[in-house]
Amino acid sequence: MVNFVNFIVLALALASPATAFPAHGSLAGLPRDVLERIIPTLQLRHPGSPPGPLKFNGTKLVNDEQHPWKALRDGDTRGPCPGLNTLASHGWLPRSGIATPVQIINAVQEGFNMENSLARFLAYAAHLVDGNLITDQLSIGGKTSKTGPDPPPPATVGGLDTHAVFEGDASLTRGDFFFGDNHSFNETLFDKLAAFSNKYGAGKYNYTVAGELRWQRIQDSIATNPTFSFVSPRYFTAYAETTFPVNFFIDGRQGDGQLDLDVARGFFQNMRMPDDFHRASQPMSGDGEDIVVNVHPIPPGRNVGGVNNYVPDPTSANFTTTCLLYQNFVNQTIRGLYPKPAEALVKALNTNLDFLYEAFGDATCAQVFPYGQD
Ligand code: HEM
Ligand SMILES: *[C@@H]1O[C@H](CO)[C@@H](O)[C@H](O)[C@H]1NC(C)=O
Ligand SMILES: *[C@@H]1O[C@H](CO)[C@@H](O)[C@H](O)[C@H]1NC(C)=O
Ligand SMILES: *[C@@H]1O[C@H](CO)[C@@H](O)[C@H](O)[C@H]1NC(C)=O
Ligand SMILES: *[C@@H]1O[C@H](CO)[C@@H](O)[C@H](O)[C@H]1NC(C)=O
Ligand SMILES: *[C@@H]1O[C@H](CO)[C@@H](O)[C@H](O)[C@H]1NC(C)=O
Ligand SMILES: CC(=O)N[C@H]1CO[C@H](CO)[C@@H](O)[C@@H]1O
Repeated sequence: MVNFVNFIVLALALASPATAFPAHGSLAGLPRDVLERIIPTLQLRHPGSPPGPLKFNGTKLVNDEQHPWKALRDGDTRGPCPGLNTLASHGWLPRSGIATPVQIINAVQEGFNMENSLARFLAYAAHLVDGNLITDQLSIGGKTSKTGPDPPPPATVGGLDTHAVFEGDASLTRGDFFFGDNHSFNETLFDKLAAFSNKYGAGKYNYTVAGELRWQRIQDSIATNPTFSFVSPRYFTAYAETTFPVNFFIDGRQGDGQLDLDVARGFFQNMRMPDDFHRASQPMSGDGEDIVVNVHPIPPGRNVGGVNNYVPDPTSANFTTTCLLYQNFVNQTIRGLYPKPAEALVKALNTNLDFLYEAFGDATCAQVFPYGQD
C-alpha cells in the first residue's frame, strides 16, 4: 500500500510540473481518505503562513449541514483535548485526527471562536513537540505512521497523547500518565466534575467550580501520584484548560458563563456539539483564568521522593514570569527533543519557532534561537 501511494504521489508530481508540489489543487479530485493517506508521505512540506484573525468574529451556527457529527471510523485518532476531538468529529478538522497547524488554527477559530494569538501559540507549541516538522502533520491523539517518516530520536513525534511535553497531570477528565491512561475520557473523573458543579455552581460548571476542581485535582495527584509534576508549561495549560469549557462549550447566544452538564458531557465524552450549537459570540482565550487561579493559588512544583511531598520549583515559569514560559519551552523542552538536528530539520524547526514567537506576542521577551537565525 505504501508503494502504491508513493506511486500516485510521483505520478501527480510528474503530471503537474509547473505547480509547486504539494499544492492542494494538484491533489483535487482524490477522495479524502486517499488524500489523508498520501499527504503524510510527502517530504519537506512547506508549512503555510499562520492564519490571521477571523473576518467575521461573532457567533454563528457551527453544528451545520457541512459539519455533521459522525462516529469514529477504524483508524481515526482522538486524544486528550475535547476541543480538538470535537472539531475532528464534526469535520472542522480532518476526521482522521491528523492535521497541520494551519488546519488546527482555522478550525479552532471557525468552530469555537478561539482568539487568534492563543490559537497560534497552542498549535505551534503542540506541533513543535508532538508533530512531524518535515511533513507538517500532527496527530491529535497517539503516535501513528500517518504523520510520515520520523526524525531521529530523542524526537518522539508522538502526537498530543505524549506525556510531559504538552499533555500533563491533574487533568479534569483524564487520568495522570502514571496511572496508565493519560488521554481517554474517565467516567469517575467526569462524575467528580459534575459533583463539584452541583456543590459550587448550582448544577452548572462555571469559573468558581473550575477553581475548586482545579485545586482538588492537584490535591488528588499530590496524594496518589509519586511522579506528579506541575511545572511550566503544564502549570499554565492546566489553569487555562479549566476555563475552556466555560469559554467555548457554552452556546454563543447563551453566554452567561454557566455550562450545562449534559452539554459538557457531550463535548468531553462524545466529542459532539449539541444540535443547533452556535460558537462563542466573540474571540475568547483564557478569560476567567485569574478567577480560577485565585480560588486556591499554588506555586509550580512536583512531588519529590513519593506522594504527599509537593515541593515548589523556583526555576519554573509562573504567572509573574511568563517570558520564561516561552524561553524555557524552547531552550529546554524543544532543544531536548532536537539537540543536534540535521539541515532540513533546522529549517523546519526555525520556521515553526518563528511562528511560535510571533504568536507569543511579547516584544519585551527576547526571542531564543537554539539553532541559529537563518
Ligand atoms: C489550539 C489548539 C489546541 C491544542 C494544541 C490543544 C491541546 C490540548 C492538550 C494537549 C490537552 C491535554 C492537556 C492535559 O490535560 O494534559 C488539552 C486539554 C484540553 N483542551 Fe485543548 N487544545 C487546543 C484547543 C482547544 C480548544 C479550542 C478547546 C475548547 C473548545 C480546548 C479544550 C480543552 C479542554 C477543556 C481540555 C482539558 C481536558 C481535561 O482536563 O479533561 N482545547 N488540549
Ligand atoms: C472582531 O471584529 C470586529 C469587527 O471587524 C473588530 O473591530 C474587533 O476588533 C474584533 N475583535 C477581536 C477580538 O478580534
Ligand atoms: C478513572 O479515574 C479513577 C480516579 O482516578 C481511577 O481510579 C480509575 O481507575 C480510572 N478509570 C479508568 C478506566 O482508567
Ligand atoms: C457559579 O455558580 C454559583 C452558584 O450559582 C455562583 O454562586 C457563582 O457566583 C458562580 N460563579 C461564576 C463565576 O459565575
Ligand atoms: C515567580 O518566580 C520567580 C522566580 O523566577 C520568583 O521570584 C517569584 O517570587 C515567583 N512568583 C510567585 C508569585 O510565586
Ligand atoms: C539557553 O540555553 C543556553 C545553553 O544552556 C544558555 O546559554 C542560554 O542562556 C539559554 N537562554 C535562555 C534565554 O534561556
Ligand atoms: C507515551 C505517553 O506518554 N503516552 C501514554 C498514554 O497512555 C497510554 C496508555 O493508555 C500509553 O500507552 C502511552 O504510552
